[in-house]
Amino acid sequence: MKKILVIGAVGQIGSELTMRLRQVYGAANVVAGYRKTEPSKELAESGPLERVDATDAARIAEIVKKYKIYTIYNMAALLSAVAEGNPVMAWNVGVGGVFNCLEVARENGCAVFFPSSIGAFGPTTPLDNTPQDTIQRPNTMYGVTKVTGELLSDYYFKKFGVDTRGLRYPGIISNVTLPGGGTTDYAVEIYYAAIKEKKFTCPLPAGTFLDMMYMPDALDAAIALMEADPARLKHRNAFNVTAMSFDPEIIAGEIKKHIPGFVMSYDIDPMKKAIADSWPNSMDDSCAREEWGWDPKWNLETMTADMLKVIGEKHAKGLI
Ligand code: AKB
Repeated sequence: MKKILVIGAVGQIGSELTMRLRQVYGAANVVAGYRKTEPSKELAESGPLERVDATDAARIAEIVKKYKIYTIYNMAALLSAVAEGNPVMAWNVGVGGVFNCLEVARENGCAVFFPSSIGAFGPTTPLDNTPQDTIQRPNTMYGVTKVTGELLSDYYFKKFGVDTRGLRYPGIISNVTLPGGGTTDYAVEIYYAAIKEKKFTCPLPAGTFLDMMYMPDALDAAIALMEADPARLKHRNAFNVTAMSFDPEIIAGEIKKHIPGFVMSYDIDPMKKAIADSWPNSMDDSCAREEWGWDPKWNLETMTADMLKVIGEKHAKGLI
């Protein structure tokens, strides 16, 4: 069985991706790489665990050789809002980390998965039905790192034949690990607030439409792309993928169907608003559908019912 290394395995996507990869490929074949935040008991006890900092190329190479790693999922990054406050670290992790993975992959014959984002677009990008191949002039440090990662991934494939593949993720909604410092985080926080307090203060204004996706689809997308027949891939890196697009009023309305007393008010975060305004309202993901069969299973209605059920159960048990 081909071995996998997940870097950033305690992050919002990384923590669930690692567990899913362990289910699919066998726990012993998936190494969870983490930097500082202690991993959950489940993550630590279900398979191999190593300290791996994306900015430390020698350590990545050491782990790749130790486990004979075949595929690296590089999930380490600072999210958009937090990256604005720490541009140096955002660059070092978001570009240095990608470069390190690609170099180690080139030397050791690995494949690399790179998660880009809707953040790779900017204010001059067409905001509705955003095409796969279009203008990318982001005005955030996060976006700059994501475009650079996309270009580096393309370069390493074309120049050195490294099997690089990647997705442009929208906001990812999940009920296991909280995101930290993203512009789309409100769409996760709203569910926790609805269960705990029946009210939520939204940092983005009504009318701010953004692409979103439920975590199970995000995990399926990464695995399906890495398993796809390379002969069908015309793009390889940075596939637009989306499952739904909504604004704060629409998600709040959906929550009210389950919790009629739920109330939402607004306290706009100007930085998050500016970032969200520069991102697509909705992306065209037809290339992903055509080239490797992308087909999301969850929509706003089914996701909301599941989020409220799972978070409600955790709350009832005193876990949150
Ligand atoms: C963020 O908001 O920074 C991320 C993203 C869309 O890439 N969730």
